[in-house]
Amino acid sequence: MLLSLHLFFLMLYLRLGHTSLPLVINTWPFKSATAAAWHALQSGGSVLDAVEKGCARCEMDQCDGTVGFGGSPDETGETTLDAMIMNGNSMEVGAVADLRRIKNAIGVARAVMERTEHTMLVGESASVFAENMGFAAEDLTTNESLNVFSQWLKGNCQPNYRKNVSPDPSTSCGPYGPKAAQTQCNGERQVNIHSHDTIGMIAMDTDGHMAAGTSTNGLSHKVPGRVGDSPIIGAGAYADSSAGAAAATGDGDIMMRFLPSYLAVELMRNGADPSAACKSAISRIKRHYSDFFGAIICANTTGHYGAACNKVPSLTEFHYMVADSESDTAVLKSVPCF
Ligand code: SD4
Repeated sequence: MLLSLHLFFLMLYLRLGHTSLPLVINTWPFKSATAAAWHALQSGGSVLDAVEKGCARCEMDQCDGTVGFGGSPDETGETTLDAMIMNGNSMEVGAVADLRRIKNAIGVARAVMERTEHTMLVGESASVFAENMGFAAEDLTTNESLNVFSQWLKGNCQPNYRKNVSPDPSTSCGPYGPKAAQTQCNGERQVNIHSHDTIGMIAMDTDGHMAAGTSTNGLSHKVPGRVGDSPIIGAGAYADSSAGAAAATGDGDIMMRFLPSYLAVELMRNGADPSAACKSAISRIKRHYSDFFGAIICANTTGHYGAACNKVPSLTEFHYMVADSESDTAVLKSVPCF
């Protein structure tokens, strides 16, 4: 009797807590992406549809020029894409990394999840898979990305993102040999809000079904083949409808070492509220890399959400978007970094 009363109040609490559901939340002020995801949910789509449509909107809009085609050219001038999508009910995941020639990276990630028994495909083979699945092969280079690339080449800042190497004396662009002292572009990691942007998105429906996903063109001037945190499960995003969901953005080379999205979800599973879970995930990284560039968004099983970011000169406040049944539209939110 006591137990069923308990259950009754728990159900009541969950229902009440669900009043602002459905929910869409995404990193950065990418309003059109939030709106696309919200529209997908409102027109009867699933949370996976919402995450896919939302991230795809960013890929087409080139959100900030740093998601999708024509952004973040690598060291050879090519744009490559990373993306993932996760179903928080079935725990299925699809991911692509170092994807070339295909604009709709999140769509390919979903095809990996739903049309194969695999979880992640990478590089040229991922592109061939996408072509075989009917995705159009297109040049991801634009005049803007060519311009960014040639400006960077002129800066003579190679070797780039390498350490302990020195360039061939006849060229600044490799081949490189080992060197005792550390050498990097201008002597420091060039990772900040300008070299980076990722859409990370969480969607949740009125039944508490959660999905999460990411899409990015990674890091400007990266070494070809470099894959960041975004397509890595538990790093870029994680969703478990029985615990919560999280998505991260920032310096993936650092962040992926700590699986911040997985950590935040596990903390929420153990009762932490979303803001506290987000903060703890950032704190864990800060312990080792106090000046890393990064942020995370979190949502729990009752549809409450939060965000946290590491305070660095280029990021003192983190902006993210939310749409829920209360707002019925995409609303800009911000959190001060700590
Ligand atoms: C990466 N995390 O490839 C991505 C980029 C990013 O905000 O999130 N920028 O490292």
